[in-house]
Amino acid sequence: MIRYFTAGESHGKALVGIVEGMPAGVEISAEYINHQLWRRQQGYGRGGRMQIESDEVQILSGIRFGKTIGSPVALLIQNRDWGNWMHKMAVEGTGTGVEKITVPRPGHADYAGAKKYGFDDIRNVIDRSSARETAMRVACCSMARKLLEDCGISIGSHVLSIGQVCINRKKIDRLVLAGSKKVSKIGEKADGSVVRMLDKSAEAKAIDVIRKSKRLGDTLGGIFEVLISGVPTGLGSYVQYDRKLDALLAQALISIQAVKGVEIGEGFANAERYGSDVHDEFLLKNKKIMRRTNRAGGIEGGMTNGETIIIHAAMKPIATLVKPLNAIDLKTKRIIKSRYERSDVCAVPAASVIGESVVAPVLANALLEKFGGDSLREILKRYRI
Ligand code: EPS
Repeated sequence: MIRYFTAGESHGKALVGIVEGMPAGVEISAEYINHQLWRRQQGYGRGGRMQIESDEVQILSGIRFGKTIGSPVALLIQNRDWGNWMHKMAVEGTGTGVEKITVPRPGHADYAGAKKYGFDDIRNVIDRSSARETAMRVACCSMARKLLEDCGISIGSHVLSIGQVCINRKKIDRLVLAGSKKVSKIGEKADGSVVRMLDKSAEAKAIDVIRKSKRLGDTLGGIFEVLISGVPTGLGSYVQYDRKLDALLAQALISIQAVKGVEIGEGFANAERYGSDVHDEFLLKNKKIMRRTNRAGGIEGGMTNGETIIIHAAMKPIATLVKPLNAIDLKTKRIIKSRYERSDVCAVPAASVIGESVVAPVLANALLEKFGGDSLREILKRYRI
């Protein structure tokens, strides 16, 4: 099974990651991973940090002559901003003269994190809870993504809404259906939009609303859609709660910083409809069992049903605001205005790419569980595509 871990502070020297359990024989290059890192760095509404960073991975182990060898893969991404933080984030020394952060930002990990670990300096929390960590997650997950690609499974994503600006779903649904064989094409199309929206009129409105939010010193969230196509029927299981694929996918997505809601298929809208308007009827086309609709989002009973997997994730507005909210100084116990720390206005487009990434190990593990194999050749032999 594929597992991965990340380490690294946002303003520390580097991010590191270890990916364990990759089958042998999967072709991976730094260029492949870097392309995913580049996609994550795009998006209108990012802050000054993205001008500093230009993420590139160094592959330290586990790959020989361009292919995985079954050994753990170690990855490293340098933080260019480290040059500006060496003193504040030094590994050694006592921290004398470094200002302590004592005012937690409402909505961030700051307060609970400082209480949990007993810190008198919230910087320790800020730097690890930061979404900077997702750069390494994307790098690690690219390995599983490549394995899935080699098995004919494709992942894509796009943004459905930013603040109150929504794309025209009807237009996009047709596009999703038309491209449902290889949804990475939808993701590539979304790469062409600074807000990852496939609807030009919504794109312009979203850019406007982000601009307005910046002017107001405020932030914006939104909803993105992750699609997975080419999935065989019967991945996951109904027999135990922790083997249900929808539960595992939801966990992966909700672990992305600021993601607060996950929906499989038309989950919330289905709750308002009659059953007969929800469940996807069967049909037979050229002796192939198919569905008339895909409101279930490709998963029934915790298992893939052969249709494209459709997942929606809601990201709350980023908690670091220029416009101050009431906060408390943990040192003086006085209510004061929250402090501002450089951040983004909107990171929904980036989260959409991160969403594509984090589902990859979940799917790859479900595939490995069913078909097994220590090498790509072995997997492909068992899983005829
Ligand atoms: C983040 C705050 C900002 C973002 C960062 C996530 O960083 P900084 O505090 O250095 O300005 O830019 O995202 C990244 C660095 C990244 O690579 O995505 C936060 O608080 O979560």
